[in-house]
Amino acid sequence: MFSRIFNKVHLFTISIFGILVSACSRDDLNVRQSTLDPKGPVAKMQFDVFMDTVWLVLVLFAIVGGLLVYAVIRFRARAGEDTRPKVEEGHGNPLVEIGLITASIGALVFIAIPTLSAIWYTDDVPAEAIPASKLSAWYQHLDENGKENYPKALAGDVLEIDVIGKQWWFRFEYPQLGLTADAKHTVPNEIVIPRGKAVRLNLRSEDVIHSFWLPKIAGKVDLMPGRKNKMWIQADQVGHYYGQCAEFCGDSHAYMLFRCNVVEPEEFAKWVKAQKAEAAPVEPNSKAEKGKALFAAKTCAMCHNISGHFGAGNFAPDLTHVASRRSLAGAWLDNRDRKAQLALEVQTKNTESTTPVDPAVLKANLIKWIGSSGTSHGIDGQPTKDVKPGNRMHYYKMFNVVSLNESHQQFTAEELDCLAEYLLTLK
Ligand code: HEC
Ligand SMILES: [Cu+2]
Repeated sequence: MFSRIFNKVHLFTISIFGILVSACSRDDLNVRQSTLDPKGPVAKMQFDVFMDTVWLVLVLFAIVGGLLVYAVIRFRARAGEDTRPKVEEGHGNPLVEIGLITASIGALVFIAIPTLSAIWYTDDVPAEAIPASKLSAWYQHLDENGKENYPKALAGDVLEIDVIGKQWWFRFEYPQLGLTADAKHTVPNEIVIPRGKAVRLNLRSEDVIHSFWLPKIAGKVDLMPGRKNKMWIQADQVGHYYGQCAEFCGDSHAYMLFRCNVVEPEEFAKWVKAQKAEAAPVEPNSKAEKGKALFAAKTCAMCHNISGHFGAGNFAPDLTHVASRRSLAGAWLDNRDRKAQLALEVQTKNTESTTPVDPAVLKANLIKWIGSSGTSHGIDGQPTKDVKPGNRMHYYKMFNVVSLNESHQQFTAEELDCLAEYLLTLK
């Protein structure tokens, strides 16, 4: 009876252990945020410190475990044996004690050396990662029309990006390149960086504490209100990377994700140019035109900036290029075709390979998001479920005052369709 229960317990433990170990597999394509698959020097450094510690701890485990097993077997009580201690209790063995203390100090030093050097290395862009020529060729790509003086702006050696945490999404600004809140060009949810270039991130928060974590590239560093933190990143392979907020920050923390597009430097220059373009005029008498009018009528324009159409602050994500991003709402909603994307990841054996935005999926996401988010009554007055619980979308949620009038935020299916059609034009 006892042994049967014992066996079941064993079987259970072993299978749980098996499941846990399988989660460590490096080949698992579902692991988009694996710290065990570093794709840049900072993540590699952090991975190396982790492995140094793992090996040391494994050796200690083997020694201590081995001694324990030896003692249990060698000194076990045999049947009929007198189990009282045979030797008088002593006061320890100085040689063993000093030996153990020395070994412990040795182990700590063994871990401290790589740990401290990693802390120094990851603190700020190391000199060797800064381009030899400050005005290296790739920056000059940006100065095509001769109007904007990028080289002067980039006298600070490396590309700097401001990362701002909000409940519950990330905003990115590129002060050297004119992508800032003042210039009405900010980048929500998806940070874009050139491959192989060191980038300094200046981290801050506009509300509570968040944390920037991009497992395959670097992390984590907190975004603190009233304090500036910094870190640096570099990615050595192009691709679409996955990150998330790593510090509990309220209701929707678990839905506060972000993406990082690592592109070739030439692509990066093109992207910067595209970000600075204003929204194109909408076609007259189209659904999009109706949607644009609704955008003003339904108070959307109060919170969202759309350069060229509506000017607003940065309480909410800038929507000027919303249709060009592969994700929505703190990257919680994915705008790609799910099946095609997973097939591509399997085929390329690379979770960073990516399919483009699928307009049909994007449209469905927009309707789902606008129609339900923060409203207690969505399409045709039917109660809906929040896509992101507690999110600050829609004005009565701005300060989380639910008692404010909600009835303004009811949409007919047609209104949602027009709003989505309008936003789809914002490439
Ligand atoms: C009170 C301010 C406010 C109003 C009004 C508002 N929004 Fe938002 N909106 C937000 C915030 C905040 C977010 C980010 C939510 C999140 O991800 O947690 C957001 C997110 C979005 C997104 C996703 C953007 C992205 O890139 O992730 C879209 C699209 C959007 N809103 C459209 C609209 C439309 C259309 C309306 C009008 C019907 C509207 N919003 C009204 C605050 C507002
Ligand atoms: Cu957060």
